[in-house]
Amino acid sequence: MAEVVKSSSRGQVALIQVDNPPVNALSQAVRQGLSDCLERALADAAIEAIVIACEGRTFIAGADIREFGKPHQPPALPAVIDTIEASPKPVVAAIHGTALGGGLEVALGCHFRVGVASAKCGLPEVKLGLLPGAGGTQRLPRLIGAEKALDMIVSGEPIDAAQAHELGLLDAVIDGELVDGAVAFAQQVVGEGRGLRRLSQLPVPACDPNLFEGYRQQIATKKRGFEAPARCIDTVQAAVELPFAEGVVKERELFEGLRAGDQSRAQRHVFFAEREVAKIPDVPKDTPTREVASVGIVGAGTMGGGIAMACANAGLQVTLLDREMSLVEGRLKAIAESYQSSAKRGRMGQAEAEARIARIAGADDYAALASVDLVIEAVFEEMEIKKTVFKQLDAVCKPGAILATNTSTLDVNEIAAATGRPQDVIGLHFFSPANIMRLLEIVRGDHTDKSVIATAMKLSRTLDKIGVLVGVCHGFVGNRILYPYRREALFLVEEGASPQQVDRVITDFGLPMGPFAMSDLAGLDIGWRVRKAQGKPEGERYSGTIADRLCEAGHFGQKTGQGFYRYEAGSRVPKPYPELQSLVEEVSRELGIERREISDEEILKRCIYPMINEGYKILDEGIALRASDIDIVWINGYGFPAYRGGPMFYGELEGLDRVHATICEYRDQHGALWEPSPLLAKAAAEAAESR
Ligand code: 3H9
Repeated sequence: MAEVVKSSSRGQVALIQVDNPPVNALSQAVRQGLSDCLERALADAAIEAIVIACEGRTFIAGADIREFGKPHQPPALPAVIDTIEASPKPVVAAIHGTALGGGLEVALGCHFRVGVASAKCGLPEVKLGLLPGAGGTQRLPRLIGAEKALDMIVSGEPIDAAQAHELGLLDAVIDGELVDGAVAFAQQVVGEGRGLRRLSQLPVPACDPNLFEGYRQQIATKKRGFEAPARCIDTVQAAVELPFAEGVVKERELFEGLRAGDQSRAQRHVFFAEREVAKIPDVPKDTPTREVASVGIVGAGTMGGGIAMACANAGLQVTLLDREMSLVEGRLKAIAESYQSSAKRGRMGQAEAEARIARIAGADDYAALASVDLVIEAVFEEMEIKKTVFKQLDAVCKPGAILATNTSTLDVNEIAAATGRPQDVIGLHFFSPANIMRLLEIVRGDHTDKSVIATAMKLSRTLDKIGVLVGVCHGFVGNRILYPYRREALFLVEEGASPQQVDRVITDFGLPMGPFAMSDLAGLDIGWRVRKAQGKPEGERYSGTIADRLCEAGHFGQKTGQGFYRYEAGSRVPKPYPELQSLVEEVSRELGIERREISDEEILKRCIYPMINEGYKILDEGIALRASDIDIVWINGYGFPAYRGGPMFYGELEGLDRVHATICEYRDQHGALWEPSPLLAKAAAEAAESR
């Protein structure tokens, strides 16, 4: 096995180097290697100081997250760090890349820290549903004060070398070769006879006694539902209130509690799922991509405008096109105002705002798209209109240009067939507002070229989005799962629940909005139009009755001030109103449904379990590559709480055999809409066997 920690010497300085690609995570072998190398350096009388550095692209990026679900193997990281700190010979951490989590904790155990100007330091454990568990919550406040330590530990955001230096987290920023600089620093420490700085022995600088309460209030809404941020605050408070030895005991206890809990399991799943999503078996990493520097956008509506901003934010040149110049100009004005307001609020500099505005030009003639590298169509969601647009694009665009549709439901293959180049056509389904939402569903058609897929995946990263490759079906992954969720929410109201009860159960579960507040926000007229076009399904329960009645009365949700809720002028706060209750009761009577009390538990299962079932159908049909991709879609596109891991992971947490059994019961009560997916049945049998 390759040696993951190596030691050598530079004169009287021992150099210990971790070499565990890709990110030098602290696996058992690394912990053991560090411990052994330290022991040797301490025993060697010729050695006067020690430098800990890393090979490869980064300093230690933390504990090895893959080990967290497995039985622990010694040596434990806190023990290794205690040995470093206790060393009578000065130990210097030499940081490049990112010193994260357990990596920064190793550095905090050293007596001194130096780093290159591009280095970053952070404690991102909170993003994995954890807290720093190797002394970080106790040592960092002693070094930089409780307030700054709280900022770093509760947000999980890294700071750069300049900030770290200013705070005293880095003792020096090294110009030139890092290891040479660190060795010289260590020699200087020895030469000057500088005392060793053991952070555990320092007092925490005095801080505002109200600091912790203020912080707790801040996170109550910002981090609603997440357990780890509050525990992070508890540990930093412990650093202020308890001696170091007791503080680390508390830290360990809270860390272990989080590590063993469902939230951290879910967030660790999301960490790996986000990285997995980029891997497409038949489109390997080295697939050639096409250059995308300029983008044409057809359709200057809200969606087209948001996509234009997303592209301009990433430095791409944009041409925004619509039939009439007045429409384009109106949108360009709105975009300019949005950038100006961001500059005024300090979110970006004035020059940056102006540069982004200047990147977006307007046009009303397709000839303006003749030389662009990529076109994204964002016109009205109707097949005939889309086909007309694609015919025009086919006629004017240069060979090799990528032609993308932002359709959220329509058949990408049919759109592609309107052109003579289906290999260049792909779906790029943005989520509204497109300049903010992180998700991009990338829809692969039957003939889409692999280079087009690879380019779209790369584009998602350029736009700072997370691209998920999906196949063609009605609604792709995200909206297809939304349908049964909304359907059951509507049935529940017909059967006796109120929209506010359903919405409360769903927001308590962790979504930012319930299905009814969400429908009001999106506009009820869109679904109404689709239902009218499709007609009522035969032999199947129809879920649209209440929504149809509202629309027939001109109530389309927020935009008309009334829908499932009522909205006061200029307000987005949903208020229940008595007439809706009467309407709902009338519909139940007409449908012959006897209204009943419905428990919160039933509401949750009726809304979430059909999402899991639909997810398995999607997997079975090959529309998504893997279950975790579905989780990524719902977390990033619809606000499914990351601490539940996405709908598919939540199904596993619930126990797939139990989920399946409940779905079968609902099928017996409510009919074929609840027919379980055969793939779910198979997964359920496996889950039952392993129980
Ligand atoms: C911790 O430290 C707890 C301690 O307080 C207490 C312990 C007692 N472990 O992201 P990338 C893999 S908690 C295992 O694509 P980048 C990753 O899955 C930890 N694997 O690269 C991927 O694998 P693959 C606190 C890890 O350059 C590959 O490395 N630390 C780990 O875009 C490349 O990753 C963190 O939370 C890990 N810790 O970004 C830091 N990290 O190639 C988490 C990465 O098979 N890591 N992998 O898909 C990161 O934030 C980013 O990976 C980093 C590099 C910024 C380092």
